Amino acid sequence: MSATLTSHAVLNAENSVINYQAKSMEFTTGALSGAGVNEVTQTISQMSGIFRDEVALRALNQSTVIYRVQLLVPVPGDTEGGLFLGTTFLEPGLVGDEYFMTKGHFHSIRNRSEYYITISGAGGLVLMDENRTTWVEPMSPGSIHYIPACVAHRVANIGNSVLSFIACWPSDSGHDYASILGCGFSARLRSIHGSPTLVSEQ
Ligand code: S6P
Ligand code: ZN
Repeated sequence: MSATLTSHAVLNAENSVINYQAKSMEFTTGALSGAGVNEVTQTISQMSGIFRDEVALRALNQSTVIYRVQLLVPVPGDTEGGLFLGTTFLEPGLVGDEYFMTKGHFHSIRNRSEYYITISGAGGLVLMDENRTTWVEPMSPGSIHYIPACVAHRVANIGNSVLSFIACWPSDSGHDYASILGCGFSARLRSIHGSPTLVSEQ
């Protein structure tokens, strides 16, 4: 008896179908679908303490979604040796002169690195090492970004359309948001005379 390999079936050596939960990515947007895909959203109301202009932040519609992340989390978060995959969809917009951006984080286990791959839109990947040296890498469709160990990372949307990117990182990395909420990055990506400019904090 033979079985057919389809997108929803995996065959073992005896050529019989074994249990498989299909997952897939839509390449033009990075959208994930299938078994086990979770989604988290971040609204303006959840971004307090992130942007420099809190007055401008409070003036925006607090229920507006600024970004959402689709996640594939096949193992528990403290599993050594596993991998997580996620697609982030970051809306265009400004808070004052600062581009809509992700909160940003170090990994809780500092030596855990990560890949980002841009799918659509235009962005800036803001990176900061533990000496608080900050730099930015341009993101455009197809660009690949290796985020080294011990480097905080955040993404700003500098375009007029949704910026989407794929991330892949070790499952036991964890996220340290508190360090960023406490001390921030040492520079911010701001629209100065209409151009994205990395501006040092005073
Ligand atoms: C996880 C990875 C991304 C971010 C996502 C949202 O390590 O870097 O999936 O979680 O882009 O950013 P943030 O800073 O709110 O977690
Ligand atoms: Zn990360």
